[in-house]
Amino acid sequence: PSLEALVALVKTDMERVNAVILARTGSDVAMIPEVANHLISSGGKRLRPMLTLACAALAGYRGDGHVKLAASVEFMHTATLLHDDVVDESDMRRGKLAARKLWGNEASVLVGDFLLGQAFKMMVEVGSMTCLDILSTAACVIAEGEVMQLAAAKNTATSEDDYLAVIRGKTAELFAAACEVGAVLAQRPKAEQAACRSYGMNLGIAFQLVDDALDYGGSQAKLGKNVGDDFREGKITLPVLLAFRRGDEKERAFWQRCLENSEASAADLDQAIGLMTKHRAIADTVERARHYGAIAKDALALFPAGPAKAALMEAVDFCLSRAH
Ligand code: 2DE
Ligand code: MG
Ligand code: MG
Ligand code: MG
Ligand code: MG
Repeated sequence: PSLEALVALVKTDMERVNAVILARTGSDVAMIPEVANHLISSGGKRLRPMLTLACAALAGYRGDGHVKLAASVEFMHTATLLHDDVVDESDMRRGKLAARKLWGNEASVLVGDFLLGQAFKMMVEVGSMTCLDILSTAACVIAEGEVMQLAAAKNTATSEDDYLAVIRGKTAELFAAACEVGAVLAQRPKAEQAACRSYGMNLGIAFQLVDDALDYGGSQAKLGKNVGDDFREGKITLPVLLAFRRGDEKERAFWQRCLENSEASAADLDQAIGLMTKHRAIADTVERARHYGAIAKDALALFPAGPAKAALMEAVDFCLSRAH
């Protein structure tokens, strides 16, 4: 599976989005375009803005607003990545040094703030109060997800429901909003707007489950970021929850030492991956991702077959295939 159909579907629109992105990273303050473009031109997939464009196409939208909304979505995403690498103390992003390693944490946070401001300016220019509501709500919910994650860090008593609430917020909410605004612009019936939102929400959950599986089961070369970041930070993700729950007393003591006391060495990471393999924790996390991917696909049932629907279906398979 690839994103080929999605890329082809939105090709002309995406060229316009890229032009808007380039123009809107501009500032007389030289460090702003420098830092922003380091990340924006580092080979991201542009998945979220493509979803906005594809849902607008699915809904038969005829105007221009989708271009600026898609650019807003990518700016929000870029802002979250700049902030995320500061919060997570990550060194690598998309195969390059994270912006914070080159310009520092302060610059990363502040350029993220600039992009967030630009995103909201573009939403205002589009003029849909409903879309402004959806995307500004998403900004709040993303932050809530991150704060919930912070509160749950190093706590092996975290439940699967707590974990799910975190990933719904920090990741799936932006996917949901990106898709919903496409249908809202087209002024489709509420059921179709809700279907696009549900597609994005479930795809986003699947996406983060795969991301969390890859943090243990992936390779640095393929990920473009370091494996084991979550472990070193004491993040309680589903692979950890499953291995912890399935482990014996000795294994649980190991997880508690590593995660609760942040005492994880490179050898500990190897042992963690070994325990996850033994208990099928990574495989079952990917299996859970497949479950949410199937729900995402089902959400589109009320739309007739066509190129937009086919591209969105394939996008689900692509996100799941990242796990292999
Ligand atoms: C990805 O999680 C989640 C990203 C959301 C980050 C949001 C922050 C709040 P990961 P990776 C920090 C900022 C909110 C704004 C600007 C509205 O697993 O593995 O850390 O790619 O992602 O590092
Ligand atoms: Mg991170
Ligand atoms: Mg993070
Ligand atoms: Mg991650
Ligand atoms: Mg991480």
